[in-house]
This record gives sequence, structure tokens and C-alpha cells, in this order.
Amino acid sequence: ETQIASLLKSSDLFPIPQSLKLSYGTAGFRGDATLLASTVYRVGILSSLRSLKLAPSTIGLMITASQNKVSDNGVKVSDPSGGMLSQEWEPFADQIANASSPQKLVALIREFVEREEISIGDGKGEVWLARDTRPSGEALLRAAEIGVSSVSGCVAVDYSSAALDDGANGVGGEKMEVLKGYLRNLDIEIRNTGRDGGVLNEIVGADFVQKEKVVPLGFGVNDVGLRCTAYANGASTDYLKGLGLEVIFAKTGVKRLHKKAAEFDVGIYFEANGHGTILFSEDYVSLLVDKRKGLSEGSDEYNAVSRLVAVSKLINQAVGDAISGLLLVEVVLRHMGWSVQKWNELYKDLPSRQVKVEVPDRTAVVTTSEETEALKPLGIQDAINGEIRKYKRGRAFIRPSGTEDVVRVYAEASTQEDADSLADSVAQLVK
Ligand code: 16G
Repeated sequence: ETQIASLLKSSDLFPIPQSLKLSYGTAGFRGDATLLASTVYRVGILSSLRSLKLAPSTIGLMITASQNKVSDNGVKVSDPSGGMLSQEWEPFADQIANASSPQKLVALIREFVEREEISIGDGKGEVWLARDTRPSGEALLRAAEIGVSSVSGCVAVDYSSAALDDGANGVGGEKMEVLKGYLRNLDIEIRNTGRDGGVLNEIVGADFVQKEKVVPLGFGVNDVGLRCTAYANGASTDYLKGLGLEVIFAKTGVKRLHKKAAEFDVGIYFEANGHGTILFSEDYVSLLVDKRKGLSEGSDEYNAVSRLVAVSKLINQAVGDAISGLLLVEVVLRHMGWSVQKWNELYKDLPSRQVKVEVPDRTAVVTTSEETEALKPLGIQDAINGEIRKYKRGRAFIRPSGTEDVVRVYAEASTQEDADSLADSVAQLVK
């Protein structure tokens, strides 16, 4: 009863805005920051319950809207593995985020706690909180803290600003400044740190570069050896297949790609907007370590095995991060003796174009599990195919965004003009 009273009391502090309808999307809840306090508070409660359910364990709660504009914010939960919240809990997240009153919220929590057999009261739960540099983050972090500690026996530990977001006038730049001191053999120049008045994600950042296909603010064409890539470009897929690698597709979003990659001994996943990492299975790493024991130190094979083991430690196997990815690229280039230019010339991306279309209801678009074809609205895929057929090397798809209220259109073709025109005509079909 004290638990219920405490939940009712704290939830009164965070009334839910009228007509708010949220769903735990690709990477948690996202939306206009001014509407999110009740959501973040409720996700705080969920995180505490998750920690009690898996006790003893620590859960992560991250306040960020990643690449979205600075006025948005969001919240997502990490499981003890460091990976994303188990998808089995997402329906509960949706339910409590949308509960229209404190009474309904408490009823939902009660029912869930019973069903999941979570013992409140005698357990100890711990939730680590962090946020990106968005100005709205501070108040939302307080809301999360109140949510976490309104579940009896649970504490919040504040690790504010511990997370990265694209290094686009965000925390990435700040962390890189610190790391720079440890990397004496690397010449690192950090731009767009946000300290010079730059706005998070505005005309900067991996997602911006990928979608707009221009260099970020503060860089000239001469600075950038790499061309912009786009949504697993058809040419990159061909290149990887040519290396004899098995290439599979998954729905957009780290949580889905991670799951697929974990099925392999060595699984590499990436999204053209910068997300990705390499996963090594435990069995494979122990096999390597065992194998090394039988090899003579300093031999080629010994060194090769050691390099693989080192890579498995350097790369962030939880969800991947920009800094470990960047360091790994540097390691590989040095090992191969390649320049950035040489790396970039391994294959040539097909020209591509991405556009977003605002629609009254993006959920009207339903795709296949790999998001390469639209199943609904009926007939739209045939119409898209009709457009694709008009272009050499044409490829296009539509999908509802998991982070913004839009439908995304991706198109590629053998020339930029064709890719632009294909994207335009598919966008017309969506409107
Ligand atoms: C989120 C995802 C990212 C995905 C992007 C797609 C995580 C950590 N982040 O930022 O993987 O590429 O959404 O956004 O999962 P969209 O659905 O709006 O195209």
C-alpha cells in the first residue's frame, strides 16, 4: 500500500499531456522534448522493475534523441548486457507511457508486477542514468530519477553526459578531447564540439552527412577523403558479396541488426548513418585463446590470432560506438598500410537520394521484415516497381520512420539525376 501511495504521489508530478500517443520505437520513445516528462518518469519506473526482475543487475536509462533535431528528446533502456531492452518488455513500455491517469498507470504496473512475479520491497534495484547534451536533458533526467526511486528499494545513479551522440556538437566531441590525451600516436583535430556555439546536429553529424550528402559545417571538400554513403548502398553490398562474405538484411535499428549479427561467430553490422559494430561469439574467442596457447610466440599465426583477440576487445560489443569504431578503422588502415583515399576507392557507391514525406498516418505503410518492399497500402509496391523499371540499376523502397513522424524514401540508380528523379516519383506515390 505504501508503494502504491508513493507511485500515485510521484505520478501526480508528471501529468500526461493530452492526446499524447507514443510508442517504443526503433530506439525508445522520441518526440518533442516539452511533452516527454511523464514518459521519462514512467520509463524510470519500468527500469526499476526491470532491475528487480533481473536482480541483482543494473539497468541503463539513456535520455537522448540521437540524431533528431535539438528540440526533440527521447528515452531508451539498456539491459544488463549493455544491449537494448528486451523487446518482450516493449508492449508494457507502450502501455504505461500512454496510461491516461495515475490510477490507470498504477493498475497497469500492479498487473505487470504480478504477472512477471517481480518482488518489490525486499529486492534491490539499480538504474544508471545518462543523457546527451540537449538542454532539455537536465529536467528529464530529474523526472527519470523520481520514477526510478518511486519503486521501493531502487536507486538511480547519475552518469550524466556519459553517452555519445554522433559527435555533432554533442558529447562525442567532449569525450574525444579527453581520449586524445591518451592517444599520443594519433593526430586528432576535433571540430564542432558545441563549445563554439554550434547547435547539436544542426548542419553536422553522421546522419546529416549521410542523408543530405554534403560535408558538415566546419569542413571543406579538401578535408574529407570519404564520399558520403547511403542506406547500405547497392555497391557496398556487391563489394561485400564479392569478398565471399554472407550478407543479410534486417529491419532498420540497432536492436534488430544486433540480434541478427549475434547469430554468427563473427557478425558485423552497420547502418549507413554510422551505427554498427562487430560481435564475436564467446565460443569463437575462447577458441582463439586456446589456439594461441599452442603457437610459438611471435610467429605469424600467433600474431594473427592475437590481433583478432585484440579487435574483439577494442570494439564495443554492447551496441557499438563512434569512438571505438574510429579507433578500429585507424588500426586496420595502419595494418594494411592504406590511406583513407585507398580505403575509399575499394568500391564506388551508386548515386542515391533520400527524402522524407510527411503524411497524415505513417503507420499506413507496412513493409516486409527486411523493409525492402511495402505490403500496404495495397498496390503501392507495384507502382514503385513500375518506377524502378524505368532506371538503370534502379532500386527504391519506402518505410515508416521509427523516430520521426514521416515516411522515408530511398532510391539509387546509375546516375545522380536518375536517383533524384526516382526518389521524387516514389515520393509522389507516397503523398
Ligand atoms: C535510430 C536507431 C538507428 C536507426 C535510426 C533510423 C538505435 C540506437 N538508433 O536512431 O539505428 O538507423 O533510428 O531512424 O537503434 P528512422 O527509423 O527514423 O529512419
